[in-house]
Amino acid sequence: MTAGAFAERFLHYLRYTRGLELADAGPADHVAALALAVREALVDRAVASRKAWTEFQAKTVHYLSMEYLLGRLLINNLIATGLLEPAREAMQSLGLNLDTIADEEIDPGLGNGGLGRLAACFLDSLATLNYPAYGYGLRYEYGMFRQELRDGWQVERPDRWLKGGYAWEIQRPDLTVPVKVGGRVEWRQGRHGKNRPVWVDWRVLYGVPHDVLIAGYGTPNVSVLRLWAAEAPREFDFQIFSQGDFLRAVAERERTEAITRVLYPADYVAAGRRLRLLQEYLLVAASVHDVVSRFRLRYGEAWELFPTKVAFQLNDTHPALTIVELMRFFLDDAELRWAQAWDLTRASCSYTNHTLLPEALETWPVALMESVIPRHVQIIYEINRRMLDEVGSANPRDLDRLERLSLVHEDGEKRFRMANLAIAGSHRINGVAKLHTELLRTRVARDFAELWPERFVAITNGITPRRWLLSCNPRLADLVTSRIGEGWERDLDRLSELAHLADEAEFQQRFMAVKRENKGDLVESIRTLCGIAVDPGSMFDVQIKRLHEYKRQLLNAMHIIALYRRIKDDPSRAVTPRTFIFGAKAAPSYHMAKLVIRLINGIAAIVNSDPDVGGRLKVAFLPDYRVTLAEQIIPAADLSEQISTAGWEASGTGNMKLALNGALTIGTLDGANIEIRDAVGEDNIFIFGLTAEQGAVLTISGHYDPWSYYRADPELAAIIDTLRKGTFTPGDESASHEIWSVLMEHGDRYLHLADFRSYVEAQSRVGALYPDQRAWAAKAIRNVAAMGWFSSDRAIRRYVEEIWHLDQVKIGAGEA
Ligand code: 26W
Repeated sequence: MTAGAFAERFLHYLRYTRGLELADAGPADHVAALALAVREALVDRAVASRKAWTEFQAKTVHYLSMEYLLGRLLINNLIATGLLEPAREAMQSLGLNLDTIADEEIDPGLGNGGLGRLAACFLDSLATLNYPAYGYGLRYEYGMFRQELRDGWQVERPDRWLKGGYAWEIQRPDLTVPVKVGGRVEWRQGRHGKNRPVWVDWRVLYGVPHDVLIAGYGTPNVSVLRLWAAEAPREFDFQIFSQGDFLRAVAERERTEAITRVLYPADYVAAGRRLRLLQEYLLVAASVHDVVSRFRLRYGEAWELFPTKVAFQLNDTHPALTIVELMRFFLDDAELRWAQAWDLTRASCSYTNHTLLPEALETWPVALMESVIPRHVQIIYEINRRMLDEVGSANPRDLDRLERLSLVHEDGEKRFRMANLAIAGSHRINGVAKLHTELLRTRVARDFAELWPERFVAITNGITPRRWLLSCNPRLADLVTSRIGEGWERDLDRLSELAHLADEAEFQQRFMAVKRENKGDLVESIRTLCGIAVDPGSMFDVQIKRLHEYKRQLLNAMHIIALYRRIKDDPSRAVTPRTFIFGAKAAPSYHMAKLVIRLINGIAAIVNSDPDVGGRLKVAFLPDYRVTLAEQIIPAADLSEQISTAGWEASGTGNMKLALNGALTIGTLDGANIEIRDAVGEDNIFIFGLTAEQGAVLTISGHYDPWSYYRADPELAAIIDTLRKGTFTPGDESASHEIWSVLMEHGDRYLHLADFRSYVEAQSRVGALYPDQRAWAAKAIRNVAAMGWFSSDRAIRRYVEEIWHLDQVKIGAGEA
């Protein structure tokens, strides 16, 4: 397509969707018209994709996730469709600037963190690799809150991301599906004289699909992300209106439609609230209905084919009710017998675990579930009874084991254990890194792994190189292409061809020049966002991820305090200038996480303005961390902080994004860090701290005593003392004191003191290396060269081989 044709299309959409001529249009109009102009190409591709998938009767994967963090789509979609240059020229010819417009696009924050971003990377890879795929999720009206900082404290503001309309979504009212809730189960005589359970007195609500098309790169194949919005039924209104109870009718509608009003802004802690259960159930029931309807259109009632045509992937336990809803459908609607229903269900479902944190494992009170989905409760009990019968008859005496396997937690208020349900109803269960899968097998799901070892697989996470290099770091992407040619975007292993350039002086210089320019851009953003002036020549030391105690932003803060104290001790000592960059949202109810934000901002205020420091250390906490901000920070990072307590970070994916963009990692032997070390080699990464095994031994033995580290290490003791006194949170001393108390009076669950010395030593090695820019560049280049394996294309191929068994589909119409 020519720039001229693109410009015309753009003007067309300005005029006929916004009612505007160019002269009267504002930034929001520009974004919308541009999106619609590109969307045309996506729709053509989606139509062709659907046709091909149907024609080949291809097995399709359905990725079910409560969260998707798509990020902005304009530049990505322009790149994927080959329209970037025409669009750039077109905008220029109209006196506009593409990048300025692109900067106005909102970032749909329909997720919390890693799990949601992984889902988005996977849809990109599925499309790019020509697999037929649907993502299913919820269209929250309010996404992740906007984070502001006031006096160093996090303040949450609502994210009304839909207020100006969202040009990428296509509402599909024609595909609205009914979802039943409430009521009770009665036993009635069925057609064959047998007593059968009948779900009665339910009320209905509707799921209205909104599709977002996810373009494959260099192929016409498109993934469909279908997001459900809750809608109250119209019939219901008439009934109540006619009884004159107008107010009640409106209030009831309101309550129903509130189901998809807001994303739960907390991860690593299960909410246990009715609204959340309704959200999870809506996602599951609407999606299963949709998938089953499509199956029926193509294959009628040939249910025996179901697992050969349909795969459901459960993104953590949040959609685990899929298993129960499928059972309900096969038993009650398709009238299959239990054994067949169960075989079909298990053969089509599989479950990915994303965390081992006990407080993040979902359990639902049976009583609550009964009031929302009484028929499902019966089915879960029956699944449990049959499973325990089977296990118990083989092993009658091991009652403890039966208790651990049970889907029902019986002690106190009865609760369903969703992880047990997800495992029992899946033919494959996967962890998201090697270590994580091992810990899943041997700790959290040990009894299940002993029963069904062949069902557990390790599939290490990956990231899409299209967003996380090609589009977010065009300078580095161009440099890479200039040396190894195009094609790495779809075959990231080709980055290994850069390895031999690691010691080439000219390439090193170019590589560092790119990094320097990216840092220059970030310097500007930091000035605008935080009002802090930072030196682009300093080392950019970056920790960006959700704020959680196990991720140990606090350990990072303790290191900054160490460096600051050393300077105060001897202002003339030589230090490697560093800029510490943080981005992190705390769950609104996570008190300790909010205290850590306050502490980091307190350190920033003191360190940044101390004349003794003389600008050699700067601390910047960038507000409102989200995909868009990640895309600005990552290309500019020198050092990647991956310092979780070993055994707790399932995988991490920021670690991969930063290494791919040429940052060196300082990290523990946790999650995918271990595999990153194996890939880049020990000399090209800074590893420190206790292993998961050592940490577990220390914790479980009950011998861990933070005070023993305090007494043995005067520098550490002095830092801990500053926390007790509130040195770095003047005016809010108690905030810092509470942090101190969690470490020193409540056992330091995440082993900050145990790992402190080892961390500081590793940081000294980092600080010593950085001034040798050639040596640094060589290691950074080796990191980039070794990151090919961490492409989400590799991860998706593994899911296909190990779990889904899909065939690639060639799309007929539309240009590649
Ligand atoms: C029920 C509340 C809740 C919500 C979300 C609990 C837990 C979660 C997620 C499982 C948290 C999460 O995002 N986990 C992250 O998943 C990434 C993708 O696999 C991993 O890379 C991270 O290590 C893991 O913390």
